[in-house]
Amino acid sequence: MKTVYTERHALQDGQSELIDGKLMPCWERPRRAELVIARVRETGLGPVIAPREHGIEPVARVHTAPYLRFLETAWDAWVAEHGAYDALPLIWPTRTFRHIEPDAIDGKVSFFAMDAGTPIMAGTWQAARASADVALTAAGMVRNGERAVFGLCRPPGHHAAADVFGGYCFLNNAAIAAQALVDRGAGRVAILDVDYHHGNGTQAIFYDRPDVLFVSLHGHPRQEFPYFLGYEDETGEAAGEGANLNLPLAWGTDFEAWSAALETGCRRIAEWGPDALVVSVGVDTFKDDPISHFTLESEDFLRIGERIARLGRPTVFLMEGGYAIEPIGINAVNVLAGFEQA
Ligand code: Q9C
Ligand code: ZN
Repeated sequence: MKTVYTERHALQDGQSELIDGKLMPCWERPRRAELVIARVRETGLGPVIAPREHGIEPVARVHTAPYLRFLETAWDAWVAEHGAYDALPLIWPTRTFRHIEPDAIDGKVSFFAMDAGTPIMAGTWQAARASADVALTAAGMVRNGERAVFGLCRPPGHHAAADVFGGYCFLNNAAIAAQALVDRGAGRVAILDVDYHHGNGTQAIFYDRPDVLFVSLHGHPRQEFPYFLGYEDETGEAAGEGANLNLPLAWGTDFEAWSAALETGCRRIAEWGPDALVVSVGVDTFKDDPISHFTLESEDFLRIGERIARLGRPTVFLMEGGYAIEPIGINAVNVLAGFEQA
């Protein structure tokens, strides 16, 4: 399996995230991708290829123009106002407020943010664009006949909605890849999200769409971030009714229960009959993940890849979360190796 990768991910290297009431070092750090690419090379998974620049057009198929304008200009505006340290929001337009984009940069950051864990810094825009280019390049290769390609995206994407950043995500790489596949002639695309967290952004982007099926296994929103989406009664709306499947799982879920949910998700995908599959690969389901509460072991990730391979669809794997930093390479590449061995 070929891997698409660029070192430009390292341009996103935030200082701190708000977690448990404290500003702490960001879990989502460059070392994550460095360890994954090292493992790709060490195991001889396949050639490593640089992304092709795709321009803003395929990104603008998923994200709104005001949001992209904001992301591109946020750092300069923030520096002009406050100086050169990470931008984080400090208020949210919750119930009772109006949703009007303010002029002041502090207000803009708060308007577009969903959490205070996702700092905007000097390289954020470039890193997020590079990550989307990784996803688009991987999708293009699959559209051109590769059985499967690994897009080593960083920063991740699945929490980002059409005009929302957060959960360490700015541009929704999986959604951008799925939309590109549709735009290049795939009639139906399925997205399987195995990250520990619900892919709220991906769900929201395709919620009313009949051509993109979203299936997610994740920590139950009653217990887990992002808390406000990911329940099982969210089945899609309007023309998209029936094209969304959430499989929320309780804290402490082990691989036996998790893989039973994967089976349910895979059966839905098989029935759906997609022309292509996008997999949001998070490995924060791992037992030692510092911010998560499932108990998967490293070998279990091989089984995940094997099950996905049995779907027999052209497959774009895109990196999402995983914060047990040292074993992240083993865990992520095990998914791909399991797929290749099947
Ligand atoms: N107490 C991804 O895996 N903070 N994002 C959680 C836990 C946000 C994770 C705080 C976690 C976002 C792509
Ligand atoms: Zn996650």
